[in-house]
Amino acid sequence: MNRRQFLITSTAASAMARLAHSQAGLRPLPLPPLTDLTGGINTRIPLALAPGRHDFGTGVLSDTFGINASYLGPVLRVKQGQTLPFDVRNVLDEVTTLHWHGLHIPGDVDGRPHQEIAPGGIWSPDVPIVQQASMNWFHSHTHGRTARQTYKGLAGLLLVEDDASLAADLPMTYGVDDFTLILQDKVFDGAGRLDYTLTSEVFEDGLQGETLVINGAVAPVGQTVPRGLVRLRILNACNARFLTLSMSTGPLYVIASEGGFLPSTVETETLLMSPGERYEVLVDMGLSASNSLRVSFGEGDGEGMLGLLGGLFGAESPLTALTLTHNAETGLSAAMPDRLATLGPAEASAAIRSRDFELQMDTGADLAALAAAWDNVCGGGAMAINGLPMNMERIDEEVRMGETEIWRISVDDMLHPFHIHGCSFRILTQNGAAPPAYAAGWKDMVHVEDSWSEVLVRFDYAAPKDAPYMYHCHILEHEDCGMMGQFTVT
Ligand SMILES: [Cu+2]
Repeated sequence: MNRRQFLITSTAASAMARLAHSQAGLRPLPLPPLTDLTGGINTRIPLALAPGRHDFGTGVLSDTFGINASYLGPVLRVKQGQTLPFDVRNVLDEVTTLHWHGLHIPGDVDGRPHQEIAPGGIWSPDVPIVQQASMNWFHSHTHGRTARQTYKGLAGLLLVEDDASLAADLPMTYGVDDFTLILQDKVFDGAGRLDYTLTSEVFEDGLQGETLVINGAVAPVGQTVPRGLVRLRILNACNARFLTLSMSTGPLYVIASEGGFLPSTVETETLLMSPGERYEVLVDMGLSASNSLRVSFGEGDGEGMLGLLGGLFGAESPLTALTLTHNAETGLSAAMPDRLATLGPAEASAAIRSRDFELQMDTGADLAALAAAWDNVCGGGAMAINGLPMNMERIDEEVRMGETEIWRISVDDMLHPFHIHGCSFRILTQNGAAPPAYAAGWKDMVHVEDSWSEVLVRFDYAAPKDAPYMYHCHILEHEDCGMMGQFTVT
C-alpha cells in the first residue's frame, strides 16, 4: 500500500466512523501508562530513552524511540511542592537530551541542548515542582536532532496537580473519565512504516504528515466512558502542524491551557492548537450516548459560518479522531464548572522593558543542499532570529530575575509557534489581535503570522551563563535549523 492508498483507506475509515458513530470496529484509544506520584516519591524516577518497534495500526512494526515504552513515554502525575529525582538513561546509540516543557524550573535542570546525555549515559536532575496545576510535557531538545528524535517518539506527559485541582469537582480518574491525548501527524511509507526524510520542503514547512495518530495509534480511535463529565487533556505534539479541534455535537468546553486553569469554562466551536500547545476540555457525556472529537489539519475550517460554508463546498473536512460512547458506568454528574481559578487581566503596565524577536526563514541558505548533506539531521545557520542563527556559545538576551517584560514576536514568512523556557506568560496580542478567550490564561506557546504577537512575561528562576534558557520556534525543523536563541536570568 503506498502513501496515497493508505490515505484513501484511512479517509474511508473515518467516513465510516462518521456515519456509524459506533464503537464497533474502532481501534481502541491507547492509554499511555500512568505513573502517579501524587501520593509520594520514595525512589528515583527512571526514564529510559531507547529504540523501540511499534505498530501504529498499519499492521507492521516501525522503528521508533520510546521512554520506558516502545513509543512515547509515560504520563507522570505529580504534585506541587514535590521534587522529582529523575534518572534519565540514554539507551539510544546517539546523543540525546530531555527538556521539561512548561516547567518553572532553573536553567540548570531544564534539559536544554547543552545537557547532552551520551549513549549509555545517565542524567540525574532533581526537578522542583513549584508551579500550580498544569499540563506539561517532556521531549528531546537535542541540537539539530530535536525534530527527528521527537517524531520517532521521545515525548511524554507531566501533569502537575495541586491541592485545589485535587479537590476540584472535575473528572480525575485516569483511563476512566480523565484521558490524555497526544496528537501527532505522521508519514508512513508504502509498507506502512514510519518515515522521516528531510527535504528542502520539510525544512521550510516542517514535517507535514497526512495521517493523524493519537497516543501512538492511527486515528480514528474509540473509547467507552461513563455517563457524566469526561476530561480530555490534549497535547499537540506534531512537529509542525497546527490542528483545529471541534466536537461532532456541541461546543468544546475548555477549562485549562498550558500553565493552568482558566478563570472559568470557555465555550468554543473550534480550538486552534499550535505544535507544543496544551488544552484541557470537558465533554458532557450525560447529554448524549456518543460524541466525537474532530481534528482538521491546519487552521481548519475556521469559525462559524465560514467553516460551515467551507464544509459544504468541499474544503478538507475534519477527521473524526476520537469517538466516545457510553459504557454501563455512571460518572461524575457535576455541571460544567463555572469558576475554576482566580486570574485577573494581564497588566501590560507592569512591564518595564520590551524586546523584539523576528523569526527569519529567508536567510538565503540552500535548503535542498543542506537537506542532502545533513542525513536527516538539521543544524547550522539556515534560519535565524533577529539575524542570528542559534549558537550554543552565544547569549542573545540578558533578563533580570523578577522583572516583568513584554516580548514582541514577528516573522518574515508563514505561521510560526513560539515557545519560551522557564516560565508561563500571558498573551497580550496574538497576530495583532486579542487572543481567543481560551488562550487568555497562562501559556507558554504563542503564534504569529503577519503581524505582531506580544506576551507579558516574568522570569523567577535563575538561568546563569552556564545554564541559559532557550526561546525558539516550535516547528521542530525550524528550531533545528537555527530559529532559536538563548537568554540568561540573573
Ligand atoms: Cu518556525
